[in-house]
Parts: sequence; structure tokens; C-alpha cells
Amino acid sequence: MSGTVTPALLEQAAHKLKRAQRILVVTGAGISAESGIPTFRGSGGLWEGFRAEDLATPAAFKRMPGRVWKWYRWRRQIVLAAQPNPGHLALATLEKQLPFVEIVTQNVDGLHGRAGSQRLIELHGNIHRARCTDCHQVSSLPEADVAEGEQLPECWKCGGLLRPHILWFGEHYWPGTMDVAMEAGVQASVILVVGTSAQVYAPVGLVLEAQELGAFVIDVNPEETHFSRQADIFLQGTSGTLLPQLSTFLLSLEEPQV
Ligand code: BV8
Ligand code: ZN
Repeated sequence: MSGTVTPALLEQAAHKLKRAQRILVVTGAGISAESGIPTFRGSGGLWEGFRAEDLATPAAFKRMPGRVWKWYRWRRQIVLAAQPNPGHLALATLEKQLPFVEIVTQNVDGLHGRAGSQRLIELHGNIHRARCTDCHQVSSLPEADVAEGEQLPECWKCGGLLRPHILWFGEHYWPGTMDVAMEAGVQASVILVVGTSAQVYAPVGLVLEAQELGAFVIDVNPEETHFSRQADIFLQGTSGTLLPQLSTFLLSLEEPQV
């Protein structure tokens, strides 16, 4: 697929979205890149200097909870200073413009919610929430909890050690997330994949299974991935530019007023 996004390709994608009864959007770290949040695997990404298995795993937390909290607090500071970008906002607009749009995100930054998207499944949790390792109470972290230090936060309910309410590598998906996401994939006639390198298996599997069942897949990414090569339409570019263009095109496809 060519790297330039022609108006014809955009229009083709817009027509597909316009006619779809049900659209599933699957997003990855790339959609937040233009909000200043480093991606995981890009240069200067979150994993730079750290390896995922070093920190985003239960074993790492058991071995060095302070280090893991320091990493998440550092990331949370970046997220709290960030704003939803035109890509997030365009998806929230699509949800209002079209019959049924829902988002499954791999991101934990909460920017889709802040952009106004309502139908949203956060597959990997949310960086603003913590879970007690004893009583499993999930709570929102106070904004102030971004202290640089490694002191360990305690559960307000039982005093137990809190962990980030985030799904780590090697952990099973929580009930009510992946199963609901898979169902959304099966029901969708169009799947819009935005900003993912498609490395993490389950979200990848969700899209490929839906495509097997006939879903039309549109991939938005400045780089080619194995998704883009399998997608029905590959829009090569940044989501902050392409998603607003798609939304504008869709508006121009409005049925003529009778
Ligand atoms: C599971 C939260 C069943 C953490 C994340 C046992 C041990 C270890 C591993 C496993 C294991 N069992 C199964 C696994 C496999 C593992 C997996 O998939 N590993 C991969 C890496 C090989 N999966 C799991 O463990 C999952 N659980 O499968 O349960 C099971 C369990 C046990 C035993 C048997 C079976 C749970 C995975 C959850 C991991 N948690 N996040 C945190 O955030 O700290 S995943 C993490 O990677 C993020 O959520 C991130 O979203 C995700 C995927 O990365 P991307 O979003 O794609 O980001 P990336 O940087 O890679 O790419 C960015 C893209 O954006 C690029 O393509 C770039 O070109 C593009 N881009 C850049 N700028 C822009 C842009 N696009 C658009 N616009 C731009 N401007
Ligand atoms: Zn507790």
C-alpha cells in the first residue's frame, strides 16, 4: 500500500465508516503520541531504558514495588500534563456522528475518556487507578500521588499494599474486558485500528478474528505494521491529522437534507 494518503483513499474509508452499522475502534499508544505521551516501542518510547518485562509484570512488582511505583508515577505526571489531541477528539465526534462507535483501547492514559468518548473499554486498565493487593479494592489515585519517591501507597480500606490497576504482561485479561471486546469485534462491520504496533497478542487476535468474519479493517499508522499489510485500507500518517480529516469527510457525506 502506498505511503501517501490520497483523497480517494480517505473518501473510500469515510464511505465505509458512514455505511457501517457498528464500528469498533482499536487504539494503541500511537494515538496518544501527539499528546506528548511517549509510545512503548518507538524511539524515545516509554520502554527506552526499561524493558517491558523489567517493570510491567507481577514479578517485577513483587521484587521491586518501589521501582515500579516510581515508573508509573513518572508516567502519570506526563499523562496528567497531557491533553487529548485532535485524534482523540475526532473519535469522540465520530461517536456522536455515527450510529454505533465503540473504542477498545490498549492505552492506560485515560485520554479517550477526557476527549468525551463514552463507549470505551480500557483493556489494560487505567493509570489513575490503583488496586489493593490484599482486599482488591480499586480506587482512584489522588492527583497529588505523583511524588517522585518510591514510598508505597496503602489501601484506605485495609492498609494493604496498593498496585497500579493496570494489566501486566503474563496476567490474564479481567472478566468483562477482553470477552466484551471480542464480542464487539464480532459484531463490528468496520474496524478502525489506530496507532498500534500490533505486538500485544490479544488485541491483535481480536481484529484478525473479526476480519476473518468479514469485518472491513482500516489501519491508521505512520509506519507499516503487519496490520497495515493485512488491512483493507492502510492510511499511512499520524492519527492527529488523519482522523480529523476522516471525520470532516464523513460530515461532507451527510445524506442530502430532504
Ligand atoms: C494475556 C499495560 C493470557 C502496561 C500492557 C506470560 C508471560 C509473559 C507474556 C505473556 C504471557 N502469556 C501471554 C503473554 C503474551 C503477552 C504479550 O502479548 N506479549 C507481547 C509483547 C509478545 N500478553 C499478555 O501477557 C496479556 N495477557 O495474554 O493473558 C495469558 C496470560 C498468562 C499466561 C497465558 C495466557 C496481557 C498484556 C497486557 C500488557 N500490558 N499495557 C503499561 O501500560 O504499563 S501492553 C502495552 O503494549 C500497552 O498497553 C500498549 O498499548 C501495548 C501495545 O503497544 P502499542 O499500543 O501498539 O504501542 P507501541 O509503542 O508498541 O506502538 C505504537 C504504534 O503507534 C507504532 O506502530 C507507531 O508507528 C504508531 N504511532 C506513532 N506515532 C503515531 C502512531 N500512530 C498514529 N499516530 C501517531 N502520531
Ligand atoms: Zn485493601
